[in-house]
Amino acid sequence: MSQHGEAEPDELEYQLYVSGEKDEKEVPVDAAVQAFGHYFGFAQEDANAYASLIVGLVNYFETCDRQCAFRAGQPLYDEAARLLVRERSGRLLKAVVAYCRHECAFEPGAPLYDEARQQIVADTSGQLLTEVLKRIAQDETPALVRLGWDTPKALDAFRDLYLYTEKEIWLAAFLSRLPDDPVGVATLPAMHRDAGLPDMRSGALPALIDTTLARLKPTPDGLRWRKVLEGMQVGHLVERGFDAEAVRRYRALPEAMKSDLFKASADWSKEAACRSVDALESNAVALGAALWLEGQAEEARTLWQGVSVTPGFNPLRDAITPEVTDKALFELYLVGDQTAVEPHKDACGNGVFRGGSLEGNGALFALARAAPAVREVVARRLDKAGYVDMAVWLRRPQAPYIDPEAVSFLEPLSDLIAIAPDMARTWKAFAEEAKARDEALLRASNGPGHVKVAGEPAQWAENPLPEGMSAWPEDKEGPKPPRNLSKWIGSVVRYEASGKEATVVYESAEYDLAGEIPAYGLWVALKRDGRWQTPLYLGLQTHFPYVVTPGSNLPLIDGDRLRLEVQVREIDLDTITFPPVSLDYKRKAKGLYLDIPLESLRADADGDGLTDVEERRLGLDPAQGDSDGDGLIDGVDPLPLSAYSAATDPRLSQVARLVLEALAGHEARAIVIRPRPEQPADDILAAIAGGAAPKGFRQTLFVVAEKDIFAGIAGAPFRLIVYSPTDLERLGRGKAPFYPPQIINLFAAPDGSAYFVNWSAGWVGGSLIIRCQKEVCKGETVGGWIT
Ligand SMILES: [Ca+2]
Ligand SMILES: [Ca+2]
Ligand SMILES: [Ca+2]
Repeated sequence: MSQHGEAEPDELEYQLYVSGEKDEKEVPVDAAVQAFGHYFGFAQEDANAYASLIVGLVNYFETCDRQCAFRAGQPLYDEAARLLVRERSGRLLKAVVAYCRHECAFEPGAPLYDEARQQIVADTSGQLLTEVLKRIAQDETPALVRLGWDTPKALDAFRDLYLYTEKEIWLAAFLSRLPDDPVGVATLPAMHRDAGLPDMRSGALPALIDTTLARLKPTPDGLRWRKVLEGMQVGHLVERGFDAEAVRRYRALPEAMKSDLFKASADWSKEAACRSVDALESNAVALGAALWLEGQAEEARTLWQGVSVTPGFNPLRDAITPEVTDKALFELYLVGDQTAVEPHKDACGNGVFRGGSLEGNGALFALARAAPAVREVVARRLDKAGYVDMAVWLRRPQAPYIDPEAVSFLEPLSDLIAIAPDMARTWKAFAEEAKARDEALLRASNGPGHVKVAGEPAQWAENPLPEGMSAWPEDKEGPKPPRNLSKWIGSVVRYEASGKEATVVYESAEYDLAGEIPAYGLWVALKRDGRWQTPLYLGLQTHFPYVVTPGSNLPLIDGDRLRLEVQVREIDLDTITFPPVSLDYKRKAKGLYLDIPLESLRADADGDGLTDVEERRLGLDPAQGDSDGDGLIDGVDPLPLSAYSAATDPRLSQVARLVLEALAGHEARAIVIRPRPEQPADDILAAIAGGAAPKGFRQTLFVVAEKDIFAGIAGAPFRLIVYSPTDLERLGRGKAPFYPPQIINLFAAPDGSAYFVNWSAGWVGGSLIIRCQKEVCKGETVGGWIT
C-alpha cells in the first residue's frame, strides 16, 4: 500500500498487496505477480519488473533511514526511470513518488523528474499532477512548483494543494498563474472561504498579492478578486501593527468595496460564511481600532457596526466609552467577568471564546491575541486608570515576528516577484521593520539587568587516557559509596576511598535546575583525615557535554589534581521530543579524562566565601565581594543579586513572600528527574521519564522576575537569586538546560491594594490574587495548571 494514506484499488501498490494474499493465506509469489499483472493488463514481463521495483522501493526506503541516496546512478533509481518510460499511465509514477517522497531527487534534468513532467503534461485530466504533488508535497520543494508550472491544469492542482496542505506556497503558486487563467477567476473566493487566510509572515506573499492586484482586469470577476485580495492585505497589515499603512490602503478603496471588505461574499453557504466570520470580524475590529487611533472615529464606528455583539464586558467598547469604574477594571481584566456565566453562542452556534488562557480568565489575557491597534486602544484606557503594568503587558508583541529570511520559500516564484521588484522590496521592508520593532519591545520588557559578568563556564583540559589504559566499560559498575554520606552530598556518580580519605563526585540541583533533562551540576567532595571538606562545584552539567564514568583505571586524585574519567555524551536539545521518545547526541567520545587542579576549584579571588567557579555560574562578580552593593558580601547575602532597600513598600515585600511561598511549595514537583548514573550512559531516555531530583542539601533558590519586588526582604533561610529575563541571557549558560521558577506576570492595582500574579515552575503554574488591607496582605489561589 502507498504510504500516504487511503488505498485505492487502482493503485499498483494496493493491487500487489491484495494479490499476495487470498483467504488469509499467502499466495505464491509467481501467482501473486500474475494476478497483479492481469488486473492491470500488463504483459507478464512488465508485471514482473513493476512488482520487483515496488518491492525494491519498499525495502530500500524502509531501511535507508537518514542515509537514502535515491538519485541517478543508484541502481534502483535508474531502474525506476527506465520502467517509467514504458509504463506511462501515471500509475507507476504515483507508486514511485509515494515511496521516495522526500528523496525523489526531483530537479529538472534528473531522469525521474523529466519523465514525470512529460506524463503530467500529457495528462488532460490534471489529476496526475495533483496526485503526484500530494504524495511529495510535504517538503515544499521549489522543484514541485516548477513541475506543475506550465502544465495545462496547474491552477487546479495548486488550488487543490493549497486546500490540502494549507501551505502558503501553493496559494502563491496559484496566484502567480491566476490572472492569465479565466477558469481560476471563480476559485479564489472559495479558496479563501475553505482554507482561510494564510499566515503571510514572510512578506513575500503580500508582495505577490500586490502583483496580482496590479494585473487584475476590471471585469466583474476581477472586482470580486480585488475585494478578496485587498481584504487580505489590509487585514494582514493591521494584524501586524502597520496601522497607518492599513488605514491608507483602506481609505483609498472605492466606497462600495469598503463597506463589505470584511464580510463573507453573498454567494457563500451559511456554513462557509460561519467558518470565516471570526477572522473577518477580527480584521474589521482591528482596522476600526486603527482608524480610531488615527482620529477617524466616525469611520471606525461604521466598521464596528457590522461586527457581532457579545454580551458582557467588552474591553474595546469600554475603552472607547468607559462603561465601568476604574476600580472595577482590576477584577474584570484579571479575574474575569463573573456576571457572564453562560457561555455565549454566536449566530453560527460557535461557542464564543470569552477569555482566558493558562494565565487567567480575565479579559486581559484574551486580548493577547488581538491586533496591536486593539491592544493600544485598550492600553490607553488602562494607562489613564493607573494600571501601568497591564498597559505595558498589552503593548508587548504577542505573536512571533515576521521573518524576512522566509522570503526564500517563494524562490520558485522569483520570476513572478521579478515582475514587480518594487513591491517585493516594499514588503520585505515591512517585514524587517516589524521584526526590529518587536525585538525592541521585547528587550524593553525583559526587565533590568543585574548580572554584570558573563558567566563563562569553567573549562579544563580534556585529555585522552594515558596510553595503554582502557576506558571504563559501558556496563561495569563502580565502587559503591557507604550508605551515610554527608547531608551535603547528592546523587553519587563516582566514589573512591582508601583509609581515612575518600573522594566523591556527585550530581546536585543546587545551581543547575535541569527540568526533565538529566543535566544536573557536578560537584566533588573530599574526605581528609576522616572529615568531609566543603564540596567544590565543577561548573559543569552532566551531558553538557560530559558524563562521568562510575569507575576508572585512572585514580581520581593525583596530588592536588582531580583526574576525572568522562565520556562525551552531549545531548542535542533540538532533537528531544516530549514526552521523551528520542534524542540525538551532538558529540560522542570515550576514553577521556578532565584534568582539574583542585586549587582552581577552591579559588575565591574576592574572598567573599563563594568560589570563582560558583560566582561565574550564578552571575555574581568574582572580583567584587559585594555584587549588589548593599553592604552584605556575596557569601552571606541572602539575596546577593537584589540590593536591599529599607524604603521598599512593606506591602510589596509581603507580596514577594507570598509569591515565594507559592513557588517553593511546588518547586519539588518542578524538578522531577533523578539522573540514574548506575545505568549505561546511553540509557538516558528512561532517566528523562521520571524520578526525583538528586537528594542532597540545597540552600539556593532561584526565581526569574521582570520586576524587582524583593528589595525589601532582609533575611531568608536560604540564598535567593533573583534574575530578570535580561539576566538569563547575560548568564551565558548556553544550551545547557536551566529552568528556574518564574513570576510570569505581576500586575498591581494603582493604589497598591491588590496584586495579580502568574507563576510557573516547570510543569506546574498558577495564579494568585493578593489583597492588602492597610499593611496586611493575604493571598488567594485563583487558578493552577499542570501539564
Ligand atoms: Ca568569591
Ligand atoms: Ca563576589
Ligand atoms: Ca550584597
